[in-house]
Amino acid sequence: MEKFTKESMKRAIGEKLRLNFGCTEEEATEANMMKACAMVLRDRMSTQYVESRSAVRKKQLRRVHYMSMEFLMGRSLMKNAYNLGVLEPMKEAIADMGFKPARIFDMEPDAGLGNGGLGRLAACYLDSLTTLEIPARGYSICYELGLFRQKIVDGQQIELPDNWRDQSDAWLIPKPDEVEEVHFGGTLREFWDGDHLHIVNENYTRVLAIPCDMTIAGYDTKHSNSLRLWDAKSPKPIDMSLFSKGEYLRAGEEQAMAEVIAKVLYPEDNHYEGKSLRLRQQYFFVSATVQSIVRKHIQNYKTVTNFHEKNVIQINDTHPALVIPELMRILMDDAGLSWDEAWNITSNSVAYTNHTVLAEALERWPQDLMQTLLPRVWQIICEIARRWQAQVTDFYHGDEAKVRNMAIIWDNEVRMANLCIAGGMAVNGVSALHSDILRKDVFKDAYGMQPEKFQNVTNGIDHRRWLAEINPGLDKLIQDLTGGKDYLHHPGTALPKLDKFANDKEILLRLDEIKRANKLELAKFVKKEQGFILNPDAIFDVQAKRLHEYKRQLLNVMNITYMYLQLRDNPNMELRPHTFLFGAKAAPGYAVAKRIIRLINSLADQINSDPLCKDRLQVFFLENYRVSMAEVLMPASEVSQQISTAGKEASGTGNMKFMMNGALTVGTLDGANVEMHEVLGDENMFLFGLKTEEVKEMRDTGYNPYRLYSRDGALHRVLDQISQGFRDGIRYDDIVERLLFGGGSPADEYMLLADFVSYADAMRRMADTYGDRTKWNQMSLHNIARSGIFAADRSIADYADRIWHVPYKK
Ligand code: 26Q
Repeated sequence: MEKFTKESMKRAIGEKLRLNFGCTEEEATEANMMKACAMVLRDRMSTQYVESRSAVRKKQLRRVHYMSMEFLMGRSLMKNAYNLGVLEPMKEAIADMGFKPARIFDMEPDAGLGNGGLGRLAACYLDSLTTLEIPARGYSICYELGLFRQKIVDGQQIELPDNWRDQSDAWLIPKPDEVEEVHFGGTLREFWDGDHLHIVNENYTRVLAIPCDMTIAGYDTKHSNSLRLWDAKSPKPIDMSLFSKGEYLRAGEEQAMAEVIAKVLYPEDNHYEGKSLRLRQQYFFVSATVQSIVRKHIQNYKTVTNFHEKNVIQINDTHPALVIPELMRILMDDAGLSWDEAWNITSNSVAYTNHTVLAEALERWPQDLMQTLLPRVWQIICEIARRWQAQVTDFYHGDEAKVRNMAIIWDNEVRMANLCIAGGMAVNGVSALHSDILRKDVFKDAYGMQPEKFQNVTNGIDHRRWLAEINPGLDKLIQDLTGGKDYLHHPGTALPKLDKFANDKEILLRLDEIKRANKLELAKFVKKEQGFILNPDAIFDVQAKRLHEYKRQLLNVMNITYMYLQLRDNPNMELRPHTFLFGAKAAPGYAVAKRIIRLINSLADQINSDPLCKDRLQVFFLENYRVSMAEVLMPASEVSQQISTAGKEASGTGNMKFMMNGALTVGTLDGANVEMHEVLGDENMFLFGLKTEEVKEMRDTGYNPYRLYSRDGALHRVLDQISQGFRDGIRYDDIVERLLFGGGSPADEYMLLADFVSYADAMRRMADTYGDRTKWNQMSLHNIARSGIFAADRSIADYADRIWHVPYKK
């Protein structure tokens, strides 16, 4: 295939405009232009994909199937152009045709098929899987509505539907020929045929699963993979003739069920709710996926007996855990294998990644729901549970506490994590600390029985998107200093070369200028989107992530309030200009999180309108934080707030994006911050707060936040201020009471008061350091230089080596 030049690109885009929109480039709208560009790239990627697939088939390579309820892909146009190496000719072609490239890229909506970290991780991993030339496919649901759009009205979050598909259809290729049928409900009938017991499910409700595939281009490779998104369709339109056969109701049921399944992504992050629709979504996508994998396997190998040698299924948290009983069902009921044969294949095919230790996020499904909705799957789960329990009882000599703890079915609930541990070949955490907590605490008993199953794979990010593509200034500097584009393939060895420029005045100045330019870009963006003027001379201090009590946005608010009170006491105090930025969506049903958003906005209103704060303090809430906003935010950030209670954040991945773009971290020793600290040392980040062990210790020995409040004057004033609220007259005593007394949950469950003094101190150290520009830029350079281990290529290489046992491009 010829590489695109500006001229050939113009011809290709022009042709798409004529054929698909019946217009010339003069007549085309910006939306037409965006879609035409997408179609040009899609054709190129389709051709590559067809070739990759036949190569994989010939070589009979083991394939990786990455199953996730979420893929937070963001935008694809610039990304695909970048990976295909045609970004420059495409920009030139767009400009030559009379459009502004940036405006065309801006027309594309985000594919927001995810909540946060877990979903974005899946998207980053698709990029690395493809770049490392691993035969792989992602699987999820083609939600009609992605994560809600957030509006802030009178300081409060309002949720609006996210209709992303109309503008993104260029990337989706429907494959109606590869439809699968998924069955719900009904009854079971058993009969013997010789010595073989058959179990058939009858009178079920059917839903059709139609694949919509998105092709994934790797960076600098011809290899391509795909993301398969299942759309739900009713098997038949309502047909009056069924009425006479008594099937009218069923036909109506099928249509209703189909329409609702792929309607909307659940907006809860790190929180489980036992909703029947969510379970239907999970089984729908699991069943369609397993059927499709098995079907393709049989096409290629004419047998299922070598399934586990040629396939590995990685599940992104427990959300696709039904893959275990479903694969068992298909191997036994459809392929005719015995239990033992099916179990051997299944338990050597599936690997499980855990992403959270929060108890409220662990999936436990009510038995009745499972039984009614999935009668055959339920039967199989019961048998898995029975055998597992026997094995546990035997190993632990009947220790009741351990048997209870490791049970798959208990108290009329199915515990999905235990199902995954029993049925999977590997269990991994997502940072060294988190994997340690899994082994020593959350899954301690299972680890005692099968230590070899437990692994760590520290998360990583797509550094081509999160550095090269979004921060061209920094990309250029890195290329100049490390010898070209090698770092795009080998960040772990190339980026450390930056370290030796730490005393080079000129380089530090360049780094400073790059950051300054990116801050101005962000200021322009915020002005355009929300009409607010950021002070580019201030420290850009950012906390952007989902709103959760454990992530402690409230601790940040407390410290800002503290700074403000000091300024009020002493208007002449020296205060480095400081701009605090928040970006956060709250789950619509998470009332406390929504209150905290409102508090941030009340505080922002107070500070931004007080003349005392002019040119010194700003607080601003960025509406509708999403992937495409993060792409403007990361390059412009100077301070990264990673301040979760130690032991609660499994890894964090935003922390890595900030670091790679040269921001300095103020953080606790939590998640991947621990590994950041290992490579950076105390001198290149601002650590504070209790460690995981200390948090536990303090909880166990009786933590009393009220005592801290009474004894510490600063804390007292800050909380009283928050309680009475700010100039908009809204009081926040509910939030303060929750900290001091709890109510339903323990008082100050996430120990903000215990860490407050230490945090305020770290923030002062940070601001002081900011005054020393040389020092700051040196630290920033070290952060970039040592961020290579957080590239997703490294994570995927770890999965390939330790869990999947598949080869990859080095
Ligand atoms: C489960 C059942 C029903 C409804 C919703 C859910 C659900 C949905 C999303 C439960 C959890 C999630 C998301 C979890 C998540 O994003 N975890 C984050 O994963 C990142 C990638 O590993 C880590 O970096 C973060 O630390 C972790 O919080």
